[in-house]
Amino acid sequence: MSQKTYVMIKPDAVARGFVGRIVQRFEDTGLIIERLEYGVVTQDEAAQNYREHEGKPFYAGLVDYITSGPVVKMVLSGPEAVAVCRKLMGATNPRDAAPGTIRGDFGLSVEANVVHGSDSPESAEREIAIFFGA
Ligand code: D4T
Repeated sequence: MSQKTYVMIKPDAVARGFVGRIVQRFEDTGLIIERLEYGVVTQDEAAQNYREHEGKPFYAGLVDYITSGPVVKMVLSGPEAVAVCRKLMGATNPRDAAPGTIRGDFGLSVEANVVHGSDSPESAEREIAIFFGA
């Protein structure tokens, strides 16, 4: 069954010039890129996106980081899109991420971990609404 997911190339990866290579990897999965937009995440969007982490010690740093520079926002669709993208991205902490995954190959630290991807179809719907509107 076709599914949608929200993926974001984070500021560190845009600043280091990895956009083309990362978009290529998502395209290589066969998923369809339905939306793709370059822009800056607002404080409000960051707070909505990371509300599950509010109160955690890394929350303030997370919001500061995701709003620190331009990102690339995408909506991808296709069979099992959520799981396919999570697998391609690798573990949250790049040090634990397997070689061949995006975080395994490009990630520097858990704080600057290159990409974000929705963790469920429900999160995807919520995040697409936050970043692309209803
Ligand atoms: P995102 O949401 O960015 O796709 O990452 P994950 O789904 O893989 O991981 P997450 O929600 O647990 O973490 C969100 C975000 O917070 C950063 N983070 C996480 C951090 O800076 N320190 C930490 O200890 C953890 C757990 C990295 C990703």
